[in-house]
Amino acid sequence: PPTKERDGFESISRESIVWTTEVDEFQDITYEISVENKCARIAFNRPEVLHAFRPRTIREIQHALELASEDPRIWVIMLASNNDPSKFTPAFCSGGDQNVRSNGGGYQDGTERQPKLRVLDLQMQMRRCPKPIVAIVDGYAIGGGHILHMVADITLASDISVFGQTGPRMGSFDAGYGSTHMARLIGQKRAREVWFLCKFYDAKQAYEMGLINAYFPKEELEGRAAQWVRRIAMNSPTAIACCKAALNADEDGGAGIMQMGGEMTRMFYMSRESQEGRDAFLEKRAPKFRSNL
Ligand code: S0N
Repeated sequence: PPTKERDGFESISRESIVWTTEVDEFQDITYEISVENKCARIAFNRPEVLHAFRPRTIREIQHALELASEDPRIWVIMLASNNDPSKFTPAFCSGGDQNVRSNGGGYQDGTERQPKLRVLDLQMQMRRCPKPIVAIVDGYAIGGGHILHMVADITLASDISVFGQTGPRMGSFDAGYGSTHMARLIGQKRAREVWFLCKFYDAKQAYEMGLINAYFPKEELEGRAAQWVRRIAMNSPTAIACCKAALNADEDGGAGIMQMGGEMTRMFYMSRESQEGRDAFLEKRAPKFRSNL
């Protein structure tokens, strides 16, 4: 565990981390945890389609995210992908799986009653998750996959990564976070360029635009990401949850204020003052509050 002398950025490799598979019935993703590093790793696992997501993929990520959110051993969540460059082009996620894009207004792979844009629900879940989510991008992050890394709290990438939107070329668009959050990250002019021209950008360009936090040589990515995660997990999880809620609230309007207010209420419930209100009700007496203001 980190000590006073260590700053959390000690050298670390993916191989040196003990990962435990918590749930192995997932088909499209893997879900592992490292208790020592207080971290969960949710990874796309469809390399044959560059980790394009179908409804099943999104449902599985949602389930894994819920498990990680509710597990007190987990303080930081990684969203990554499992790549084998000897077989497939490396990717983080190439967006919605075009093989199951239906004419009925969304994606349909037999796991949904109706075609849906379920990835929008995942974006909301990521924003509302009180734990920090770190996207680990190794390769293509395109379309809906590009939006998922933007919605994550931190993005770390390998130097071979490629970023971009293709919607206007592929007959789709994301008029939610995919547009508005992008503009907050990189500015209005740049966001219009990304969407209107559908150009691809390399890791250096993405870093210079403010799309990602850092990029590393490919072989160092997972180890360097583990350093960042360990460094985050040295800090107060409640303070981080409140900072995340505050940073989101500015953009998320009423829903964002509700999220931040919820954190305040949760903490107030732990106070003697709040508990006195409950106790007085249950004991059928007038409450005797003591103010801390
Ligand atoms: C990434 C690209 C440029 C890589 O090119 P490369 O290296 O030449 O590889 P390929 O041979 O093209 O790919 C390898 C195999 O992977 C398959 N594949 C790749 N991407 C997809 C995909 N998105 N869906 C299905 N299959 C995919 C290839 O077909 C190939 O298979 P084989 O070997 O069998 O031929 C290149 O792959 C590329 O351009 N891919 C498409 C990327 C893209 O346009 N993605 C955006 C898709 N749309 C969204 O993400 C929308 C998201 C969404 O759900 C949404 C959200 C909010 C609001 C609206 C929407 C909405 O859907 O409209």
